[in-house]
Amino acid sequence: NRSSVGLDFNQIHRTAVVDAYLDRLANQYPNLVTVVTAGQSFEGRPIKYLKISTTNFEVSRKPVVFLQSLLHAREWVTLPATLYAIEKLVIDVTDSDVLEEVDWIIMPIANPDGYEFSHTNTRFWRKNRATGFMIGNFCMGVDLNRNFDIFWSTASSNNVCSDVFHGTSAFSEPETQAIRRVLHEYSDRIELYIDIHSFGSIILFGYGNGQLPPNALALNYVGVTMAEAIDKVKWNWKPNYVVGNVFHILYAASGGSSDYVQSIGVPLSYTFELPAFNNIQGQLNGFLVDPDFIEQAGYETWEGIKAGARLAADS
Ligand code: ING
Ligand code: ZN
Repeated sequence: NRSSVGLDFNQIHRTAVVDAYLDRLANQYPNLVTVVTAGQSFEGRPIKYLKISTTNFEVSRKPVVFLQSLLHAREWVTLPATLYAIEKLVIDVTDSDVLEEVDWIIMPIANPDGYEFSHTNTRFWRKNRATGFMIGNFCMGVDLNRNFDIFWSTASSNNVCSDVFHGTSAFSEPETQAIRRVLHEYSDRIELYIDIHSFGSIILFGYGNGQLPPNALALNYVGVTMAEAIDKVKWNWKPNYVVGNVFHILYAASGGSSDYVQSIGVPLSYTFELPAFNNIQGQLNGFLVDPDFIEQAGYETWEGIKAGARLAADS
């Protein structure tokens, strides 16, 4: 434990523990941290996020950096990476410039139902836990990263059993609706958005159909700057990040959160694929997290986020 409100970094915490931590931070640092419930998940869990600002967040005109994780349930290592960023901004402030110059929105558990289910039942669960479209008892859940209103349904699945099922319409899900509300409340100030996923050691920008945003050169430059900051970390094990367009370096995908954020006018919108922090570099095992790597995941990802935030603050 790092402080009275701190969390142990070397384990993956459950939703209730994280929610209580966010509440404690807001209580202990009322002039810096506000905790907000963006909405309720399908099963009724609160989707919480923090607003972090050295001034009054609502009247501040500072650029906003928005961090999000666990939109996909099984990508557990993304949670400690986000909690590490919170810790560095609020408790253990070693990089005060990014706290002074930027206001932060941080949503650590965007898909609490799926995340809990990946702990209690199915470790490699990806989607939320929506049921409205089930045929009998079969197949539940919508891929929240195919449910945003950007080229919706053009490169995803209409099969409810698929891991990339896009839902019955764009923004059909309470989780994506909650994120949309926060985005639109602050869209004119959000300069950098990072949706943190795993795995692959990749920094991705739009669009998932291969079309490049007008500022693709800037997106690539900032992406490479973040990747270099991460790769500079002198840890035993090197991630070697790759940077590029989702379609061109990964695969075709529609309805993605970072693509939607790009499309509403946020200049710098990314999906991070954190490395497979695991000694077994196999396909599905990339979602399993060796506890020995959790602190590295937090530390090195924070190096990338800081580099991006500094460029976002200058632009
Ligand atoms: N990767 C993302 C996915 O949802 C992605 C990649 C990024 C898709 C941006 C669409 C837009 O498939 C993981 N690991 O989930
Ligand atoms: Zn993902």
